[in-house]
Amino acid sequence: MLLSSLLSFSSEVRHARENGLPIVALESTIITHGMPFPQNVETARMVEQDIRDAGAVPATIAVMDKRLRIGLEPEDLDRLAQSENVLKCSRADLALALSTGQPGATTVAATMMAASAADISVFATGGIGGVHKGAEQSFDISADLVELGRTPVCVVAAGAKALLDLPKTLEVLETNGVPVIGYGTDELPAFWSRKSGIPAPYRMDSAEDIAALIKTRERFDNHGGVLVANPVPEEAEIGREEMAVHIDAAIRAAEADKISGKAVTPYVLSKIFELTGGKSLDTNIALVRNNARLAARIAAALAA
Ligand code: PSU
Ligand code: MN
Repeated sequence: MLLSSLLSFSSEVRHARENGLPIVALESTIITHGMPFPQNVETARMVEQDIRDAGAVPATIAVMDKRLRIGLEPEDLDRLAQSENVLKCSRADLALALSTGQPGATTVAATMMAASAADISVFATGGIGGVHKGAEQSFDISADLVELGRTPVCVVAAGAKALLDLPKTLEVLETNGVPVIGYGTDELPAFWSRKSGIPAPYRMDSAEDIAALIKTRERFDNHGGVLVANPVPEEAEIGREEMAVHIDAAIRAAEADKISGKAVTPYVLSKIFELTGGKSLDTNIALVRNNARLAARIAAALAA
């Protein structure tokens, strides 16, 4: 693939590739646009370590110095987390960051593109982008959903945030041919909450079963991704009723401040952080770490 000529690997990821070790991709928008400093770097480091502890190698993905980095050296991670002019890069933005040299943080969509170019088939994140509430007016549908339909990477997420329209998000995933698997649950998890009231299309209870599904899909031509929806650990969850109040308030604030386009998700996340007195961040950290551990087990099962 042509994108391969733009990739630069960290020493840890290069070693893993040479030795056939399981690798898990991680996105960087969550670091630059999803969490405040310094919790963003601390979390990124913890998540990388969770993946190592579970027997795989982490590859945090970002654009730096006109290169698509697959794995960041610790000093690069620090530099990215503290940069102020980082571009949030989805599919539409990746070439801009690569051609101008502006640092770029990759969303789920762009991280999938990079992972696929680097032959990494499993990727852990917090929550995917989706169909926003009111999309029938705004047409705000995340490019993550289209990418899941075209790029063969398994994305492990804690469902989609309840600030999205979850039934419409599932419909668009289905239209794009994406299998959605509830991990150990019959219900689609809703990011901060374990439950959404919406059934998960499929359920699987082991990393091995998920790896078998991925291997089968690899035999199809032009197959896309798989979405694994992994509920937040019980002790860290914020219940649906409590979250609904904060989400409504955050969406109203975004409308009042006339926030649109790619600024919507970061704005609403930081409002919710304020409204929950920081509790939403603890939940966010717990669910990303939980997804990283599951992704490492899926990657190990695929490598076995
Ligand atoms: N969910 C989070 N934090 C985030 C995101 C999602 O809890 O930072 C990011 C992811 O990178 C996701 C992106 O791919 O937001 C979706 O943005 P948009 O809706 O603009 O496509
Ligand atoms: Mn959007």
